[in-house]
Amino acid sequence: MEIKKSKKSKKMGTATIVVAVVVVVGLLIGAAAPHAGATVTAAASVNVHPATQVVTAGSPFTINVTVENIAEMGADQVTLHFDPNTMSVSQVTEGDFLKSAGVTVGSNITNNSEGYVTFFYSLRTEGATVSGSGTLATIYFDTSASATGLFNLELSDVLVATGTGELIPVNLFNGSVNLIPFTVTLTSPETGTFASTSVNVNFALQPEWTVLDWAAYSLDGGTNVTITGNTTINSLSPGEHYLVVYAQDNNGNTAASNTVNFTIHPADITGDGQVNVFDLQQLAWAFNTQPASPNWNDAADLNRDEIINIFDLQILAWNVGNNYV
Ligand SMILES: [Ca+2]
Repeated sequence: MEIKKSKKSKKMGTATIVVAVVVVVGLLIGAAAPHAGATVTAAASVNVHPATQVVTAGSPFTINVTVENIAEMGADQVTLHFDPNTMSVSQVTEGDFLKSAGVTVGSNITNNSEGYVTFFYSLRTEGATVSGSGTLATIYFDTSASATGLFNLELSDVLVATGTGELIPVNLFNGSVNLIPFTVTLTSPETGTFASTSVNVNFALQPEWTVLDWAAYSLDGGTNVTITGNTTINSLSPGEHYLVVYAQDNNGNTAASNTVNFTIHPADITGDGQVNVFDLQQLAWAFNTQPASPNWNDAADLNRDEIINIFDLQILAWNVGNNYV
């Protein structure tokens, strides 16, 4: 409204119009200020990217130190602090942002005992600059397998210069890394007593995205049997057993599962310690069924092949008269 009026009023002086525009802009900024994210122009910043990530303890990870919304940058210097008891820097490489304007000179200083890395790069040609957003450096970390938790990656002593050697103010955005342990958990068999002479060996991995290089189970403390995933152990002897699964991920981290103790009472479908006609009845009622069937009886699948048929009947026949009590 005021601007339209001032356009119509040819008598209004230039100074008055400038003042009016300044007042209107001032009001707009004042009105916008309390609303987060409503900034008129984005401020220049130096950032740890990604701001946070989840990493298996013992595995390497990388972060980029990025710059955003920078105008006419000619050089940068950044120090990044980390927990030296948990992680160490293996390599620092310059990003492609500053280089995009020509040859750069610079290097980095890594101090893994005190837990910091400093890098510094400058365009070779005085007056050469880059503007916009990009990566200043990529930092490669190794981590300790025994350390887990959330660890800060903190920027300090950040200097960003123009092409003529003046300081450019920037906001700093730190990052963190969440180190979680590599674990293997046996989900089958569960602790208990089973009529089956086979058990399904099922295990779950954390983190879920873990890629295994190797896995094996050990039954009753015996030799490791290499497996490629969930499996079945057949022809178990009557009595008590225990089972552990070992695994190694593609970063060389190893883990042992919980130990599961279980007991095999072959063909004792009813669970009363005896193998007799009552077990035969259970098997007969579920005969020729599969798990989706309403008559399915999981305990009667004596060989764990998900069908109840003569092979289960055979196991029962071989064990009739057994008394496990
Ligand atoms: Ca079966």
